[in-house]
Amino acid sequence: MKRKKFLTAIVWTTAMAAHAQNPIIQTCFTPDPAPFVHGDTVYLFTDHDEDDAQYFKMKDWLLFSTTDMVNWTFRGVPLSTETFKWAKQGDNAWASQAVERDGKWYWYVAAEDTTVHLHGVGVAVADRPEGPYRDAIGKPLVPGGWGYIDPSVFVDDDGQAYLFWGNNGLWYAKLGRDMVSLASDIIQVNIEDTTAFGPKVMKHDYALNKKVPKGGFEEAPWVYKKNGIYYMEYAAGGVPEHWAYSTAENIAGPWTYRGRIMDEAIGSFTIHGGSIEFKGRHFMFYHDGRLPNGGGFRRSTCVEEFTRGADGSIPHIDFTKGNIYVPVRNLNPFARVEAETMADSYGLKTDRQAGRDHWLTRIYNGSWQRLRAVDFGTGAAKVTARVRGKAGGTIEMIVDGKTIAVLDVDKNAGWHMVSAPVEGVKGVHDLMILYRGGDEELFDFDWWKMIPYL
Ligand code: FUB
Repeated sequence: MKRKKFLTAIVWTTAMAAHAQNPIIQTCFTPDPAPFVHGDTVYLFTDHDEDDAQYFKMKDWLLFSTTDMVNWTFRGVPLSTETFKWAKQGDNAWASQAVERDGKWYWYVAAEDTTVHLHGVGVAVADRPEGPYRDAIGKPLVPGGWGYIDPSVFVDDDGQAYLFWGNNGLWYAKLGRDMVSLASDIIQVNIEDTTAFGPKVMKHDYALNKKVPKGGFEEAPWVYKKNGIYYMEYAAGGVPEHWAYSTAENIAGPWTYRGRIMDEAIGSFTIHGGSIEFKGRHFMFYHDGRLPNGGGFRRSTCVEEFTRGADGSIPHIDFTKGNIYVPVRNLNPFARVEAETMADSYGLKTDRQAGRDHWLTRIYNGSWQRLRAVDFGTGAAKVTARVRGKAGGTIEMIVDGKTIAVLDVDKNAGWHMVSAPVEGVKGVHDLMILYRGGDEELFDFDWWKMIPYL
């Protein structure tokens, strides 16, 4: 037991040192993050770079959620190119953004319009954030055109909704009250205006193999309003891109360039994201290539907390390894915790399906996950978990280097509950869950819950 505890402590310390919180999702690649605040929850809609992508290899869109900004729950793959019959199948599922309005969820995506073989914007609708979604109109909302990617949806105070989009060009249109029709002509914004989108810089263009002036706005508009001012954050400066913003007093402009927010992303030539305000705090989302095996076509969502100036301005934000901001709230382990909830992890995958039921899979000896700020209160008597045995193994729960519970999962057992006593933990701690067993895949893991003393 002494040797086991020693090993546990080593694994814990190494894990803490080697893996920080950014990127925030480690089970798959999650480019083009589009967060949406809905009451006490932040929903994170992302694209999906395939694990073996050598170029853009994207076929579906993912959903995650959090209530504390540190522990993220996988909510499935609610949308794929299959939802849009007019779109190229199994490819070119590019950046998206979703909003809730009057109880319906509208998810705007860039997908390839097969009639012109260029990206256009589609819209899917659902009654819940996790779907099921259906193509709202059975055709592109914005038919394919050069640069017609990266939709950003924004609903103004007066109820008028707008859709912005664009790469190497910037366009917008009013949305109808139904959110699934255009209610105006498509208007092009002049991105050559350096007052609006910042100075040009000389950058090497790989296609032309020479330096050319690269402008302010590149792609990925992220439009919102705060204290009566319209904000547009966007990828800027050609590739590699940095993140910048402009403001306007009118949605139709003129826009005024306000500066660079983030430098070029680490390990990725694109940087796509957007900021939110949640519980009075400000968080900037973006993607980079930092995850192991990550890169320009295998990108992952990251988050930085920042403070706005009194005038609403956005400061320059440095990239961190994450794990530096205080969770918005503690996690309650006495209510069902989905196994696919974690702050960081190693060697784990989630299922890849739509719907409400999801689980952790591809669990091997040495895989682990960490949850932050778990509030054990006055202590737990036992822990119970829903699992499905494959080769079988153990789920070890560790707090501050000490094992507090070990759950055994039998070989080849269908979905069933297991439980184990919990030893000596009270108050708020990070929780590490370490998986042990033989060389084969151990089991699938659905959810767990602590049981209080009676
Ligand atoms: O993910 C595909 C494309 O890369 C997005 O649409 C752009 O914003 C860039 O991130």
